[in-house]
Amino acid sequence: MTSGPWPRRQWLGVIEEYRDLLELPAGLEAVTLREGGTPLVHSEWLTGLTGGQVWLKVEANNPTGSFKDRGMTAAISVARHEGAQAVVCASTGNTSASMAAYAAKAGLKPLVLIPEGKIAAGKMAQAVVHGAQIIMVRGNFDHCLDLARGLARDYPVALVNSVNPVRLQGQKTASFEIVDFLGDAPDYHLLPVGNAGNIAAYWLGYQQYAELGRASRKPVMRGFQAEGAAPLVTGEPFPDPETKATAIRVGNPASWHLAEMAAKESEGRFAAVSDAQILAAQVELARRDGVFVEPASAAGVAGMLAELAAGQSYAGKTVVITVTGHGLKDTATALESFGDIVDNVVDADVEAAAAAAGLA
Ligand code: AN7
Repeated sequence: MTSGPWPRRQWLGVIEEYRDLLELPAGLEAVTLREGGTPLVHSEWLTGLTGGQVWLKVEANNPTGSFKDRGMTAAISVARHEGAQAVVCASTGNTSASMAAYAAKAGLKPLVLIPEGKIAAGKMAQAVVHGAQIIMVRGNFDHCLDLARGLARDYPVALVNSVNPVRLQGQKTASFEIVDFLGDAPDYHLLPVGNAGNIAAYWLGYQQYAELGRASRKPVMRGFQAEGAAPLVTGEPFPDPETKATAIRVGNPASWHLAEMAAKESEGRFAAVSDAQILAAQVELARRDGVFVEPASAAGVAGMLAELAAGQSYAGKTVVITVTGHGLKDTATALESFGDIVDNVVDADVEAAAAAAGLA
């Protein structure tokens, strides 16, 4: 039995939910898969470790399994509004998965540029099944982004990477949702950083809510990169970025300047975590909080654990950690550290299963 009004109100997607706060063309018709409205999950584990209140913004719960859908609804809506027939992006995987889905919904032709050999299988499957044309580039993500920019400059195809400022308009809604839920901005916001669009967008959103009086404060922003792809930490581009967290394998982030501004203005910073720390955090988060994220998405949690080990404190503070994408995107990397997946093989017999499970 249901109670209350029927039909219940469905979440409308980030454009309709926040339209008056987004800089988008007047009268824009939204191409939406009802992205956003993602859960803020309380982490008893990290709350216990820190003595603060730690929340996970679980962006896996977006239609294509990553935070990219927030910006993509905006970018694809505007591309269609402006009469584009085709859209292009460079991607480490999630942007292309998202673009392909939204392009399909909008009836646009999606063209994906990916770096050689390093895209997680789940993300490739998404792009392929949604009908994208996949062009693999002999080079890394940064080369792909240069190419995408060149194609959009010289040919009739719209660029939907986060260098397109419309993307950030959609992505900043994650900050709005956090403040709407918590009642104010958190003290700290931690997240993984690759091409740096997301940290820039979060900061935009927090600033806007503070200016509107919807939040009384702005959080300290802390961004975490993989050691092998940590240009914002070292201050120098990485010509050959390398990490198992392929989503953040970016050597020269497009939103470098905006990300540095976010860290500086919020009195935050960037730090690097090793692949081993990232993969350990991924497994611990899955086992303690029940949240399965892809490797890159665990960088914020890995960063917090590294900080705690180094004696830093979040006691008494409210902390949000964005986990950016779903664990099912990249099961191969997730399973690498495990030996046999199957622990026992038994006949279809209760006694045998009980004995194998140690119950008997
Ligand atoms: C799971 O898909 O850049 O710092 O091309 O997929 O905003 O780049 C993905 C990035 C974090 C980093 N976590 O965000 C792409 C792409 C996941 C990601 C990031 C990405 P940005």
